[in-house]
Amino acid sequence: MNDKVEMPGRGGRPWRVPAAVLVVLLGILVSLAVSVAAIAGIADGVHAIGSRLTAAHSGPALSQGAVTQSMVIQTGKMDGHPGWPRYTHSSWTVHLGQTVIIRITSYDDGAAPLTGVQTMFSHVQGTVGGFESVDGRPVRSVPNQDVAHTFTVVGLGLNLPIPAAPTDGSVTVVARFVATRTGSFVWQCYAPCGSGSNSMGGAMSTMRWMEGRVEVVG
Ligand SMILES: [Cu+2]
Repeated sequence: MNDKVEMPGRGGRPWRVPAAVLVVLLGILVSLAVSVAAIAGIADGVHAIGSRLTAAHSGPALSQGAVTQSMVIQTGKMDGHPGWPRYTHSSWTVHLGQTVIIRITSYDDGAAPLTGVQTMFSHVQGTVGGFESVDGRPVRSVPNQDVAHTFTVVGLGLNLPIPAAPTDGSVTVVARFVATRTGSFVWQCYAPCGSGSNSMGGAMSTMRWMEGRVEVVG
């Protein structure tokens, strides 16, 4: 009879003890997990603060680093001038000696081949490495019959030919350049992309459509 009473007892005790131990262990595990998460959170926080400090500390150095100037050549019905192409963000400022990444995305699918001595503007000039990338492909010139626009800063010896974009698409030209003179420099497009009999009217003869300024400060 005792055996029968003890059996469930023995069976019960080993069950109750592990259950209690499990509950305690579970509690410890949960609190450990919470602590680990908290420590990880603090570590993340410390890391974030460290990153911010590093970024803040390298602030002055960053101003000497590369900056990107992005322009877009839009076409279409703009300001009551259907079809006129126009550069956005046509005037900007950079620092002397600073590497500028010029990024021009054009939606203009119409070519405006250069003529006469101006065919020289189908060649890339004045960039780091002497090339520009056209949709990621490095080139030193654009076939003249494909030229749609140019981004030309005569005063800084910089010239970027912009090929015509695919119909219903865009083309992106990226180049790096470093300004070596301070001053206010006019840039303009040399491709005859305007209207009128000589294609130099319309956008080509209207302020801030196919020209702008690059200010280089010390
Ligand atoms: Cu143009």
